[in-house]
Amino acid sequence: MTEAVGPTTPIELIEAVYARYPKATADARRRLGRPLTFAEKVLFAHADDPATVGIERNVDYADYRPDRVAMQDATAQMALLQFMTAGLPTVQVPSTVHCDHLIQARVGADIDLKSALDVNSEVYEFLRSVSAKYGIGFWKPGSGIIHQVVLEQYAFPGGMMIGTDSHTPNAGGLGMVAIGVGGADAVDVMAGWPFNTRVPKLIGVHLRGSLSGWAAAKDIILKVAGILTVKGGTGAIVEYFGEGAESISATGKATICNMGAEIGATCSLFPYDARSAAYLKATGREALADLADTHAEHLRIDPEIAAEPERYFDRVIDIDLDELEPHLVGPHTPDLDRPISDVGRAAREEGYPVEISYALVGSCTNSSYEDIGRAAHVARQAKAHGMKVATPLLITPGSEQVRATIARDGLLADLEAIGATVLANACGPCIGQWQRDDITPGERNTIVSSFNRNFPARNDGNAATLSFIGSPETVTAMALTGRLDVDFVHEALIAPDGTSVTLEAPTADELPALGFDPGESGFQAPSAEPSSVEIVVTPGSDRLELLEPFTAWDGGDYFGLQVLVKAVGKCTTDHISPAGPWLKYRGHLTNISGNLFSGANNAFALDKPGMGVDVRDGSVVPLPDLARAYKESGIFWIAIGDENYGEGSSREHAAMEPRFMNGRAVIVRSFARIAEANLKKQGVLALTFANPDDYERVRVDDTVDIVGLADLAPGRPVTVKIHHADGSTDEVSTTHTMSDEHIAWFRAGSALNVLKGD
Ligand code: MIC
Ligand code: SF4
Repeated sequence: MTEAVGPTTPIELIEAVYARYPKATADARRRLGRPLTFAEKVLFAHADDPATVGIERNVDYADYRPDRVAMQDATAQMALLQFMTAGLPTVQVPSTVHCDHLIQARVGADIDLKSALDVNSEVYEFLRSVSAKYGIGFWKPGSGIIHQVVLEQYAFPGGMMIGTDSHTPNAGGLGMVAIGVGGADAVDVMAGWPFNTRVPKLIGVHLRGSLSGWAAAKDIILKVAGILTVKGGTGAIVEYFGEGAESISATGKATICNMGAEIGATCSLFPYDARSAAYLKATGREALADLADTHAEHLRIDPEIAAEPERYFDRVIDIDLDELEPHLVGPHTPDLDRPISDVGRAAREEGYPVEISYALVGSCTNSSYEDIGRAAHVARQAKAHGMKVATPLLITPGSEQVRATIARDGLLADLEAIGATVLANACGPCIGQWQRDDITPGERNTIVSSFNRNFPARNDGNAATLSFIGSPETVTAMALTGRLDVDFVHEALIAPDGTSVTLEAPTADELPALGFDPGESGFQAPSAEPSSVEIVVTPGSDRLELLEPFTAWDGGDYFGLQVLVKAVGKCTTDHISPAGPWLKYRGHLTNISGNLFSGANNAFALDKPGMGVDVRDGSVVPLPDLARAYKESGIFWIAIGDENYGEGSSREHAAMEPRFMNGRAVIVRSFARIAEANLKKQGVLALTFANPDDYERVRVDDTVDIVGLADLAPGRPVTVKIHHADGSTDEVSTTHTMSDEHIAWFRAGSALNVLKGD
């Protein structure tokens, strides 16, 4: 890469990408012998070699060349610690770091940001200096949440990017194939290697009718999540098309793509249209809108496919937007979906606390100008009747640009007038960076948010909090009623003077009439003199630790492995390596390993999450302590997982920690995509029971052998021998998705060792 990274994607880069489309799509049509979906066009235009790239969906592995890499502060630390060990002078692909995850919400924007700058100064300084040295653009704390900043500045229709965050697909709202990855994948691309992934399956979502009334973009993805479930999108790109797409703003489309992460999708994608052009123009990218207009045929699905989607997609979902109602999902999982009109009944039947203790609007998924505008319209109606929120309402703007603009246009004032508190432009309560004093740990209570995840303990560290997700306007209306069981769409609210108030469906400008106010600029370009930049990792620091390479495979089979944990049901990355207070150790592998499996429900010790049985004396101890004790005694172990193991975040800590603590393999009923990729990158065997029922065979005091490792080959099953304490043995077959390249990583000890040539 020759040019320094700037605060936006240079038009020349985009021109060069578009110049590849005619030939790449011609190759694709010839090889596939049929018209193309939009996703296929983007993939071929970014294939390392469109003439030979793998084409068999869900089978072939393929090499792609993304246009950009984005990293957020909580994952960038580990990614950049790995990149540093590669010994390269600079990144080879335009890359940026965004400081958003480490800001804790406590009082309000200004004070919280100041205190974050203080508490995290060592980490911010590390990220700033590494960025300066290696040619990476740096977005300071307070500039906004990574995905909003990427949408505003860097995303472009028909582009491809990867990001070290599972909600990177947010940029799909502007027609970009944007894929969430672990840090090690980002390191490969920054080092100039291709991004290697399985050719995705394709799920088509046909949108008919048009969005109106209380139904918001969020309700589309909540409905899709209800249909596809948390694993229904695994290994697939979800491509939206149909006339309904044009009734959704660009930021609304981004909300839908963002939350595609919750159904396990590789990414989601909308075609380029007039709404995308309007957004590009409003965010200062007129030239890009003009350029995209001239390439529009490449930036949408071929009409033959739109006319007969069932012939070409692996699955097609039809949604009639004219009939869409507002929805609420939860608790504890984003696919437990109900229309608002049914929530009261569900709450009664399921015994959910109906009083809402907090309402939260914002996060990377729902904090656009339009989102806040619609919430503010609800607030204005309430204010006109003298109403205030019945439950505290917190607002997190997605970016400094959105914050400055909604402040200028009076939308924040509308929300504050009904009692809302505005937090910093950051992740905050979405990722457990929320100091909540109103409940005691273990207290059952209900919260509603416009965020995207609602796993137990995610927002406030309290597993007994029931978290529900809806659109910003739904959450604002619920903050007014303070109750889960009031259907604010069909029922009147009671104002303080006793009159009944029927809320009108919210409306708002999709883009600011006066243009965006950029606010305070948060971008810092890399250094012009990289050799003069010094990177400081203080020995003994408890926030940062230089990485030691993982040891290479010794050529032998694995014998006598203990079973550390057998996860029952959901085992998301928030169960494996929780965030919240642990975010502070994201750059310190030894320290963060102290949270390993601390949220997991272990079949061997189900009374309390995060506990395990020490087979040496039968004692029940916290899993992180047990893993460390095994490591110190030179005992190697495996972890057993249920369905969709590792769902959720891209954090590679959930793979590095088991590796660091002597984990040899994770054997599951099924994996979430990023979790499986991360394990493979770190040299951990990621195996899937060929017969899912074999999960039942594993007992607490088993020892396990994994044999035939010298013969590891793509597609060849791996034999696992489970020796039970009663002397019997079960031999079970497991499958894996390792390509030759992945096997090389396993042999070398990690993908990084291969990259470094170790
Ligand atoms: C999340 O929403 O879970 C996070 C925190 O943004 C993660 C990244 C991380 O754990 O740092 C994600 O989505 O990948
Ligand atoms: Fe941040 Fe939440 Fe978005 Fe993750 S989902 S990037 S924690 S706002």
